[in-house]
Amino acid sequence: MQDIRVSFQQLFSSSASLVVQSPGRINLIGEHTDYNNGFVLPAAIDKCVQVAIAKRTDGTIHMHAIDLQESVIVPVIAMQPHATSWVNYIIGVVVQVQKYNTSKSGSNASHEIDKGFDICIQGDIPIGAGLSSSAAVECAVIFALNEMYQLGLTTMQMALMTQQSEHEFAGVKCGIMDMFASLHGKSNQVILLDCGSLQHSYYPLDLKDYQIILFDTQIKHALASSEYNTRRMECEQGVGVLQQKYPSIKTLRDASKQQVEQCLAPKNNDAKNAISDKVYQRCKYVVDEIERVQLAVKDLLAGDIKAFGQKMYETHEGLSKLYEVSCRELDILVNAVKDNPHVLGARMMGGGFGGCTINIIKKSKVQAIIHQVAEVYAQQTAHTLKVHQVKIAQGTHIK
Ligand code: GAF
Repeated sequence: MQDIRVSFQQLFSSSASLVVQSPGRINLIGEHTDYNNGFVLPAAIDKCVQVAIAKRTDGTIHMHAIDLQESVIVPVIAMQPHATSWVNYIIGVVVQVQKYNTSKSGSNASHEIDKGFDICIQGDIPIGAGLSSSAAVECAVIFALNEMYQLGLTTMQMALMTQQSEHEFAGVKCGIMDMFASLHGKSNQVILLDCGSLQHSYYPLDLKDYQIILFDTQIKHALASSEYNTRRMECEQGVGVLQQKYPSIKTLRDASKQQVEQCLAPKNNDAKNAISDKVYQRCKYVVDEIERVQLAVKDLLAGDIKAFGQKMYETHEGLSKLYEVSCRELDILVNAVKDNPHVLGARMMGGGFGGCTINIIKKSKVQAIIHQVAEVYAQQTAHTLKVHQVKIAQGTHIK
């Protein structure tokens, strides 16, 4: 990446007052559990977004995306979702800050953010690869605004506000995982996050002779965000039925496997509820996965990476067959390594319908396995495999 302070100076003929760097994330296990108040096990990575920022005084935001060589200017008041997607990751966050300011001191109070700012962004997180490049932009922006305007937000508040921004400006009803991981990551540590209570703990990731490799399908199917929101609705539908019998169930986190069978399995599901078999399958996957993450963490702590990896394969099976968020390309990549004794685990990662698989591969076999998987992928699809080797890195910080 270029020196972003130099780019800022060239673009805006003034100095940036602040540069913030925010990472992408991987997730070892716990997929589509965050918006069901379950557990996830993500980590921030050494691929990131940087923003450089400085105040203006004329009530406009001047934005420039260095990698895309695109500039957009908008007035800072009454902002609505923009036709250009990267712009929404900036202005959506500004709107959340404006709401926060209003909630603290009323709508008539004047706030410095309403005078506008200059901002440029760049990054090396592959877009659409399921590594949360959009969350990284949102987190970098809120961190920079918090610092520049001395808002006094905690990183937890920032995570919740960026999640809300994604809901309102990107139209994806995402959970908290991506923003949380980007803001709270620590070098060489994975985060076990309870998405219900937001309590979290860090664990060192010791994979011994193994390492994480990401295989990138290089595709992102267009239905990714609409299907994501549908999955969330299906889970809520399932909770609605469970609640009729067990009113204390507020999310799938509160439901047991037995309760899911009893209330949602097709054979037990009476006409009154008329939920589809799909709703049962979705809920079954989520409840299984929430339990699986907790067992997988025990495996990690016991140093049993083999058992951990096995659970990653089980997650993929569930995501592919029950939750139906995988796709042909992702399944090909997992199948290509499944019987390889040097690959302990593999699964699709993130929202699905494209992006990457995450694999735990024996270090001494990495090159050979990359070669073999690339060949299979080229033979069976019209796409070229891309490989990312990532390290677990620090969360959002000032550069
Ligand atoms: C996407 C979402 F943004 C996350 O909140 C999470 O639900 C993930 O998909 C699936 O686990 O990355």
